[in-house]
Amino acid sequence: MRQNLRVNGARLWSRLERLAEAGALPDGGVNRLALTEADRQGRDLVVGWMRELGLAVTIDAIGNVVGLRRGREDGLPVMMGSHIDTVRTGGRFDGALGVLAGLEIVQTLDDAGVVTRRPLAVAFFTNEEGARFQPDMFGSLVFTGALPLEKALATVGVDGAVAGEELARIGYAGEAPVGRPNVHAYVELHVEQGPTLEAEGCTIGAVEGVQGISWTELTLNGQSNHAGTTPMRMRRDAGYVAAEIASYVRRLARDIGGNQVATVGALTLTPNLVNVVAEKALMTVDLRNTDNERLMEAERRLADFVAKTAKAEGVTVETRSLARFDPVAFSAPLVHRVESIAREFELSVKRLPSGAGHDAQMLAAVCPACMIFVPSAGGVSHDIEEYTAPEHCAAGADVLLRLVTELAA
Ligand code: HGY
Ligand code: MN
Ligand code: MN
Repeated sequence: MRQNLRVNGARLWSRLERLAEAGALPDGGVNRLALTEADRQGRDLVVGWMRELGLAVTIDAIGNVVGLRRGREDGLPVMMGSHIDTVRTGGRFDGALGVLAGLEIVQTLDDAGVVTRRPLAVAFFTNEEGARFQPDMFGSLVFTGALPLEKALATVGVDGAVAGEELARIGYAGEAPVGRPNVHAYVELHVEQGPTLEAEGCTIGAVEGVQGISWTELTLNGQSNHAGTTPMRMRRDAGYVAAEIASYVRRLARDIGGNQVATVGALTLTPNLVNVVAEKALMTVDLRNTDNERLMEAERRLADFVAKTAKAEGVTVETRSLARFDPVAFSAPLVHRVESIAREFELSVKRLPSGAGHDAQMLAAVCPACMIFVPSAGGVSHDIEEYTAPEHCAAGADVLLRLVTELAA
């Protein structure tokens, strides 16, 4: 295997720019929510590139797309991949980098006339973000058999749309079967989306695993009433209970400690009017921790606080779990190899857990999997300011190139 192979960073960067045009926001961000018209545009662009590169493209029943590059021998492919859907106010690197680096590696090997022994695959999974349809990573969950296809297709999104109908509407309800993954190993390049690598001056992150995730939707039902005439003792104010919960989760993260994080990201009041006591609040709570015991403690304390606070206000609560994934550890030999390849390339490298969820955490259940991180400027992501320098994108892709060609040798 040619040891000095490196990707063409400029070509990778220009694909990142091209893909960012699908769902481009006026101020530089990207809105490519899963199964929307923008997602279709992005999918068509990436599938077009796959076909230009001579990959055999398959689309499965939940819309996951896999481009296969033949090896000298048949057998299970070494897969690179990530996702191309984004949150509504997303950036151009989250997900896209891992998919486009895979295409860049295919083209680099083609240019060098290199055919690996095992086949290579480049994949993007449907709805990794979970911003429109929950849970997140539902494409890779179905791909690995961890979520029944019918359940995913029947999922109703935050906008009332049905996942299966949207998938058919954008033309990506494929034929390939799901749930029987044929993958030798899976490596995902991704931007860190946090501040650690930049703060420590590291170019490469050897990701040891992904923290546990717990998403809960709370529907608080109180009573509408006049903001001026209703004495405070008579109120059943869903807005007040929601606000108490939102401030409680910040205290909860501090009290649980460790890597605990807690977020109220969505909160809608009804009727949401200045002079009406809110009869209803619909909100989400996102709890995460690398330690599952602490995460379960955080879930217990939240449930107790919600029940107590709502009862005291005469408000009823409906709770719905939107996602719950235990922490995942990646394959130790692969994590070690990411670290040693970075060192061979004289790139600064650090081991760290992933704060964000990723498709790799689902693939880890069915094959050896790992992730390579590159720095996020200012640790910012899920925001239009998301940025990773071109040289960091190329460095991450070089490490990915070496690792997958070793695994496919
Ligand atoms: O929420 C997450 O961590 C991922 O971006 N879906
Ligand atoms: Mn992502
Ligand atoms: Mn994301």
